[in-house]
Amino acid sequence: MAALCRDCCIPFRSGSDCPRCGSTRVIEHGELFDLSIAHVDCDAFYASVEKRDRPELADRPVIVGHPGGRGVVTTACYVARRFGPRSAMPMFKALELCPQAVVIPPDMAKYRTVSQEIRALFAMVTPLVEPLSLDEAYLDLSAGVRLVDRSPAVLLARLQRAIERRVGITVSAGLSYNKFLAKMASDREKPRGFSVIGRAEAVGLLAPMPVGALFGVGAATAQRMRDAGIDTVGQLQTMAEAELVARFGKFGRALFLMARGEDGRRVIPDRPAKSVSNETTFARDISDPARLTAALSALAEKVAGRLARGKLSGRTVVLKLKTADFQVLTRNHKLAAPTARAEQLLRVAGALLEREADGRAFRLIGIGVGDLCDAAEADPPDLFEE
Ligand code: TTP
Ligand code: MG
Repeated sequence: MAALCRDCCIPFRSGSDCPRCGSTRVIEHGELFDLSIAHVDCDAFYASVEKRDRPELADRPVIVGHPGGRGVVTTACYVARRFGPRSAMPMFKALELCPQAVVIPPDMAKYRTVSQEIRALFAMVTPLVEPLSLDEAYLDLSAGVRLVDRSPAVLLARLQRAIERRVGITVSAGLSYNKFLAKMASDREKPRGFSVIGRAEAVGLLAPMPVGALFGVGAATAQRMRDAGIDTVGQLQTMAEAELVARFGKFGRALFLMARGEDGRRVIPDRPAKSVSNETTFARDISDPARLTAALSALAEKVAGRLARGKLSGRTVVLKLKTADFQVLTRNHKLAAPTARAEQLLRVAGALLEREADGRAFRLIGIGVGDLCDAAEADPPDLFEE
């Protein structure tokens, strides 16, 4: 069977140890050299960066987050996770579970720099890199795309090693034949994992999984499915495409394909959307500030939803108005920190609206967010809140 040493990154034909360096960190997989879509995700990203910079903390439980008050955990390192702390857990609770943890406030500028260093290494191997956030990306390592004439598995192992040596943190990698399964693979052996999902095993591997494991199936959809008696991906595999479409609409087709391990999405390099906005034209012109605010509120929800789907946040909030006589007004406000939250968007745009809604009638209202950045940078907890 095809095998690869993760330490010296050479391919060879099966065997439990590396014939060259004797390492036991060997991957064996029948399709190892036939798969070319990769997903890389940093292990306990913020915490790993902090540990890199303070090696004396290597074996200590480290939590990144604002200490005290109503702060939450942004990252718990793998040592801390053994005691229970997790991302998004209230800090007081995390410290109840792991009182010996070292708490470090986040340093987003530093994590952005590290992220850029990692992306620079990716760029040496392929131009088709699609970052999903600061700490994860898809890579297309197909022949004809990749910049180095080595098999994708070898390139991925080398990248993993290069990130460890040059950047100083560990990442987990997934290798498969599409994005959905590559991402699933990278999550299977964290931390410092290298996991492969081939065509031969995909259907069987997916079958026992809960429906929530499928891309795009959130808590609400999963509940709807369970209510309909569908708990596992295996059950979806037995259903006809027409039946899934009848039950779940357009998404039914995606479900049908994904349950079989199929995903046609391409790896699309960094698309820098410039702004995200939504607007609405009224059936009749509106001058009532309360009704304008209500319209704005619905639009803010939509914009926040789109930001969330794109894992984006933005720093500049834009209010757009069109008067009854077709004059377009735009008003901007730049925030101290990016946001992805509907309430925050509405609060800022609402304040801009207050100045304009002076009795004039408007035929259109819109809200937008510019200066887009990564969702991970959004809405840092207020340093001064108690
Ligand atoms: P993740 O990749 O979800 O988590 P992780 O890298 O900390 O851990 P692992 O991948 O090994 O499971 O998120 C990447 C970073 O994004 C994380 O280090 C901190 C930030 N983040 C938050 O700020 N809040 C959150 O709720 C989550 C999940 C992540
Ligand atoms: Mg991660």
